This record gives sequence, structure tokens and C-alpha cells, in this order.
Amino acid sequence: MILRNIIYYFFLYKTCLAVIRENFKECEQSSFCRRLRNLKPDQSRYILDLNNLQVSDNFLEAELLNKDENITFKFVLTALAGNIFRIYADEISPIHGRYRVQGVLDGEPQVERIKILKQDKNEVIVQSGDNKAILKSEHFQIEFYKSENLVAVVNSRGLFHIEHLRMKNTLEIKEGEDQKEEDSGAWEENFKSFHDSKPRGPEGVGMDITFPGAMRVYGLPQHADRLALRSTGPGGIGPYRFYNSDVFEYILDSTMALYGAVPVVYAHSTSNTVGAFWLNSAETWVDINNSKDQNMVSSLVNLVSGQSTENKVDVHFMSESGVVDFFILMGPSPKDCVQQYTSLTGVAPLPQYFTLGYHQSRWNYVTEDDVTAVVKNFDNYDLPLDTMWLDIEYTDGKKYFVWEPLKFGHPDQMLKNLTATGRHLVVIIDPHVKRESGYFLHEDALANDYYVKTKDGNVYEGTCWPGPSSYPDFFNPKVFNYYKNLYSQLYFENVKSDIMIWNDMNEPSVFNGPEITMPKDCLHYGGWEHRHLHNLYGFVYTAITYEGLLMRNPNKRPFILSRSHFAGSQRYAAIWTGDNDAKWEHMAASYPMCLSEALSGISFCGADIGGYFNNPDVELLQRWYQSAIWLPFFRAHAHIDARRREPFLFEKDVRNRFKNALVTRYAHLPLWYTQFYEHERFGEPVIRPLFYAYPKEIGVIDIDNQLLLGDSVLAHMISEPGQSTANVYLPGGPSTYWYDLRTFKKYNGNGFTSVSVDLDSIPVFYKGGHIIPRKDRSRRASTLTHRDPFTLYVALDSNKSAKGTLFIDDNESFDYRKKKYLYIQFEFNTDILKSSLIDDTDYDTLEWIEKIVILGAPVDVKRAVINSKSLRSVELEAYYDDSVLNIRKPGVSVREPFTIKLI
Ligand code: NBV
Repeated sequence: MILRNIIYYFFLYKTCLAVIRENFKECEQSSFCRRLRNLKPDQSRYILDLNNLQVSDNFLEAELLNKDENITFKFVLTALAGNIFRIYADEISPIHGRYRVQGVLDGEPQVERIKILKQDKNEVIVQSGDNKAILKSEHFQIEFYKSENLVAVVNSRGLFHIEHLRMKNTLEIKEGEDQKEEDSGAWEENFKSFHDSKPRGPEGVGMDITFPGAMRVYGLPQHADRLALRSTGPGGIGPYRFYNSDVFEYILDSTMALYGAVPVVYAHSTSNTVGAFWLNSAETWVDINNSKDQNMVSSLVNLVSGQSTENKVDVHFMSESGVVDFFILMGPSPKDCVQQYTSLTGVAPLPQYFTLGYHQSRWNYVTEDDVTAVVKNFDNYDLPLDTMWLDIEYTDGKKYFVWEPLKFGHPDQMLKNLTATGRHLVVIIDPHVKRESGYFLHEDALANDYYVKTKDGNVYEGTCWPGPSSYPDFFNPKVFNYYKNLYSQLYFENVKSDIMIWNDMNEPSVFNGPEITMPKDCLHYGGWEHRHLHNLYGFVYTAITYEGLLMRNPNKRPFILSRSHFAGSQRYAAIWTGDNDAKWEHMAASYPMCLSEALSGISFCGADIGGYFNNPDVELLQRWYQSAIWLPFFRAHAHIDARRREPFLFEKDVRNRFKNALVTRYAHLPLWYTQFYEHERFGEPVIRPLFYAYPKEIGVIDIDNQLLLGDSVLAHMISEPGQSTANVYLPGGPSTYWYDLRTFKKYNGNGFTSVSVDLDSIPVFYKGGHIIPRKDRSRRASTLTHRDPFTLYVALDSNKSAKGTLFIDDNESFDYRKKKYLYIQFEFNTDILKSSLIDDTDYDTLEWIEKIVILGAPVDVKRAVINSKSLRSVELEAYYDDSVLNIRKPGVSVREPFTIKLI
């Protein structure tokens, strides 16, 4: 049976069939989703009892009565720092406590003062800063106002619901449940299984929120969908699902669950943005209803009757279990909302510099010699490369932490060879454990009771790559501690701080489990069922890896790539878009998918270049490299059956195009690095959709084939073969300048603009008003560029001015947190370029400024004069290349403030 499952799964992977849709549930097959989704709107069953309100400095508490069932719940509204409200609802003295998500918030959020403006039995008005919440007793509704404008209404359609064991209505529905739910724990079964015989469920929770005035809603990664979320039904595409799953060759334009879950939405109009974060780790479905979406029945009816509908978006969250813990991010801009969200769930710590370079992976580089040969070929053809990756075949029979002895018998030597040329190594570690006697991990787990259990209390056994496997219960603090230690022991001993980690299959993937994962009635630490915390399993696993790598070397910034993720994963890992396909559409999906993650806190995102399954044609592969250099995580990866496609394998002109893409990426690494530093410091995404930076511009709300790196670079993906022109949207209005990176030709931000394209590159623009720091000397690896000088690209705006920043430190340690860094500001006005240090810090670097390139430069400049403390006053050569002004060799250290005057 087990063997049959492995063969079946392997066969699927081998033959590259598209995802089997039937393996994964629709809402109708998830009984709680069906129940919550079928609630009749506008019949709120709840009353907020405002007669017995308890008010403190920061929150108010009241009882919430389900009047149909006569059950009361506890309700709390808290004001949080930075324009956030938190809504919490739970049972009062429950038989079994409900699961509360642990470890996702980056510490306890800071609270903010509230003031009660009005209070009677029907209504309470709460003020916090310029935000107001009006709580209405009847129908239980909360209206949220930003500066007197209504921006969100919680329970606007009366779909708020907390299922309760004692609810007769829910129990009636339960009797009609189909058997589908059984494999993931029919309630009846469940009732008997839990510690004592008292029943536990149903315990679904649902909440609806309406955003009046909203034109679009974004967020909710991970889905292979467009950036702007679509209306989901009824009768439409079905709700967006969160149930972290191993879906290979996933379908596009789909609301199906993928590997990660970040339940945050941003509702946006050209005058306001507001967000909502639903903190729940159980299976969750989200319905969207955009009043202006032509698929929606209501807007069609209005269209026919000639009425125009108001803009508004309704969102309905439905989870299988847990408490109601819901945050309203009051905006009012997209930037404010994202910063509010990252203030709750945290930011990514600055990654090591090399992790922003190029990563070369495939399943698998088969021997140590293979690894060496690939690197050598990169060198032979002068192609930059920072990191080699080893997939599962490097392990001894899929026993993680053990090297395959024949093909990978000298890992320390292999690593030394790599580091000698400035390269790095990442190896895969998956969470399933091979059930083989003698395997230390399995023996330890059995001896110490570390595994997840079945509902009957036996060790749970599933099937994964090694065959029969069990799954450590990472929620158990003992397991957490044991496992993190593995990273400083065992084979990592000799090669202590240099191997970084890739965590895969951590949804967790179980080949023979329901929906290719663990049954929902499996038991975890504390008696929680898998259903309660499924979406957190991969998150906790990466937290362990992060701590393990830190233990191994506390002063080296860990790098982890994780497939499964949840809100807050940015604190531990980069992610990627999983097993995509070598198709144009899959490449196109990489921009909206990573943009959606970036808005949801996870900036460090990429897609397998070339497509994981199948073989891309040469044009697609070129375009893929050209667009991927503008995504934060830059890795080529391929399935075991895909043909080798490393850039050096191609003929000269194609190879040169790969090289150009790689060199362009490497030239911009100082900018990427600075952006990541600023992400950590300010909580803004590293890559951004256009609406984020131009919230008032209506034309950008659906654009997701373009992205912004920080606020200075705009990239437009070429996602069709044979394209010779591109319709690029240049935002900002006529007085905004955009300089084409290929020609430095200046364009105005007049919206859609046709530009010509050839095979050599995709359209990329620098925004006028920005200074972009680059390292233009091409090297084999980023590590070898650390002493190289900078070139500053000064792209002038219509006022002849520009600004930019540059962050410099040792590129790998945490010393930047001890003031060992330089954070430099460059500013150009009319004819003077000035540098200054933003913070009172220092870092002893040899880097210097080699050249200044001014786009949109003043005419007739003859020369320039630099002034700095050590140089005093030195005359510099200035010359034009067409309209571009170059200043040669300022020769000043980046550490030293300077001014350069054009004469
Ligand atoms: O470890 C093998 C693969 C890996 O190459 C891929 O990137 C992951 O997404 N892994 C999934 C397991 C099986 C894939 C068919």
C-alpha cells in the first residue's frame, strides 16, 4: 500500500501531469465552509451588550450575545499604536479552550489610548487619534472612520459567527455532513477521540467586513492569481482558500490554496486604503465581492436597470476553528497599511549580501564533482554566481542531516572549494523523518516521544520521499530545542557557519494523507489537533531552522528558503512560488505572486527561473532571467527530469543575454541591499506594485506585469514570445521623468507608453528624482565585489534634483545592529551633489566613488570640483555621452561626506 502510494506520487511528478483538482477541496466539500458561507446575509444573530461595558485606557470589553441560541461570548476592542484596531471574540468559560495562534505576532503589540465620545445602550463611540469606531449593539456592527470618513464596517452583512458546541442549529447541519470531512476528522469521531469524552466542535468562526468606497482589494497570498483579487461568487470562482498544500504544477488564475497562507487584505481606492488581518491558523476561506466587478450578479442587475453602483468591496473570512482575532489597519495610504501590518508581524532581518546574488539549483547536482564542474563553467564563461544548491539526492536515502557517502563523501572539501571562489552552499532539509531503525533522528524521536500522534495516540506514519515517514511535533518545545541543535552538530560540525538551509515539503507534505497532508485529527503538543494549527507547521519549522543557524554562529545572518509560510514568516525565511511550469504564463504569474507576498510582509520572494517542470524554449528562458533579476530572490531551479539549462550551456549570443541579465542584477546589488536594510528599518516592501507608490492614480490599479524596486526602478515584464514593442505604464503624470535603462532616453509619466523591445533586455526605467548606487565592475561573485568602487546614477527630476541612499556594512554579521554601518544620503540640487551620513555610525570600508552619471543633466558643464575633508578641493573631468553627463573618478571614500559642484 505504502509502496503503491510512493509509486503513484512519483509517477505523477515524473509524468508532470497538471494538478489533480479533485485532490483538493472546494468550499462545498469543507463542511464548515459550506455552513459559514451559507449563512443568510443581513440577519445578524448577534447583539453587543453595551449595558455592561468595561472600559480601560486602551480597550473596551463587552458581552456578545447570540440571540438565536442564547449563548454569550466575550468581545474586546483594543486600540493599538500606529492606527490599528484589534477585535477579539472568544467563548466564555469554554469546555475546551479554542486555539490561539502563537508566535506569529512580533511581540505583544503596543496599545494606544482610547476616549469614549458617547455611550448608551445602543451605541458606543470610541476615538483613538484621528480614528473612530462606532459600535452598534443591535445587529452587532462596528463602523470605522478615518478622519470622519467611513472606511470599514465589520459585520456589515451580518455574517459574523462563532460556532458553538451547544448550538442546535449548527448541530442540525452537522447531522447532514457528508463523509468527505471524515478523513480530516468527522466531528462525531472527533468527539470521542479527544482527551476526555467531551465533544469539541463544531468551532468554525466567520467575520465579514465591508470597505465602502474601495475599488480593489489586494493581498491574501499565496495564490496563483492576479494582484487585484477577484469576486469569488456565488457561482463564481469560489473563495480564496488557505490550507497550506503541496500542489505541484499548480493552475493559474485560481483561488486554490498553495504552499503559504497570509490572511491580510488591503482595500484600496484612489482616496483611501485600509487593511484587515485575520489571525487564524486553521483552514480558512475568503470570499470577495467587489461591487464593480462585472461578474457580480448585483452589478449586472444594476447595469441592466441603468443604475450605477457605489464602489465597495465585501470580504468574508471563514475558518474551521480558533478564536476571532482580527486587526483593522486604518491606513490611510497603502504604505501606511503595509507598515501597520509589518508593525504587527515583523520585518525580514537584513539578509547577507550574497543571498541577493544569483542562485543555481536543480534537482539535483548529482555528485561533488558535478557541483565543482558547474561552478567552473560559470567561471570559464565569466558568468556571475553566488550560491550552489543541493536538493534531496545529496542525503543518504532521504535521511536528512546525513550525507550520501559515495557521491557526497567530502562535504567539507566541497564547501571549501566553493568558498575559495567566494561561493556559498545551500542544502535542503525536509521535516519528514525516515522510519528506519538505526537512523539517529528516528531513534531519538521514538525514544523521546517527539512525533505527531494519531487521534488514538499512536505515532503518526505517513509516506514521503523516504517511504514510511513520521513527522516531529515542532510545536513541542522539547522537539524545538532538540531539532535546532542539529544544525550545529553532525555534518555541520566541520563546515560550521557556511551552509545555509532550504526547508521544503513543510506544509507538511504527506503523499498518502488527505489532500496530500497530515490528517486533521492528528494530535500535537498541548492536545491541539492538526486542524487547529495546520497553516503554522511550516512557519514553526523555519523558526527552528533560524534559531538553529543562529546557535551555530550567533553573528552570521541565517539564510533560509521555505516553501510553506504564514504571516510573519518574513522574520525567518525567504520564500518562492513553488513548483511552477516552464510556460510563459507561469513566468508572468511570478510578478503578481511576489508582489502580493511583498505587500503581505514577505518581500524576499522569487520564482524558479525557467519553470520547475518541463523545458523552456530559449526565448522564454532568456525572458525569464531578464524579468527575474527584478525579483528579490533570484534562483534558477528545475525538476529532476528537466534538461540541464545552466546559462553556460547555450551558444554565444544567448549566453551573452544571460550574462547581461546577471551583470545587470549584480550592478544593482547595492540598491537591493539598501532596500532590504530600509525594509527592516521602515517596514516598507522591497518590491512594490504601482498602486502602492501612486495610490491616487486610477490607471495603475490593475497593473501587475510591472513592479517597482523601492521607489526608483520600474521593470516591465515581457511575457509573450516575439514581442517587438511593449505597452509600458509610466506613472506619475507629465512632470515625472522616467529614464530608459537601455538608452537613458527620457519619458514622461503619461501612462501607457509604447516602447520598442528586442531580445536583449526588457523595459526598465529609473525614476527622475532618484540616485541609484551601483557597482559596475563585473565579477564572478558578489563576495568579490566588496572592495569595488561605486558608480552613482543621478536621474534628475523636472526640478533638476535627485536623492538616494546607500547602506554599507560587513555584508554578513549582525554588527550593523551595533552601529557598525554607514547609511549615506546623496542629494543633487541644480548643480551640486552632496553626500552625508544619516546616522551617527561608522564602518571602516575601502569602498569609494568611481564615477557619477547624471541623466537629464544640465547642458554645458565643463568640469566639476569635489570638496571633502581629506581631498580638500580637486578638479574632476566631466564629459557627455549624448545627453548623459559623466564625472570621472571623484576618488572619494564613501565614508567621507563630500560635495561635487558642476561648473
Ligand atoms: O526536493 C525535490 C523537490 C524540489 O526540487 C522542489 O523545488 C520542491 O518544490 N520537492 C518540491 C519535492 C518534489 C517535487 C516534485
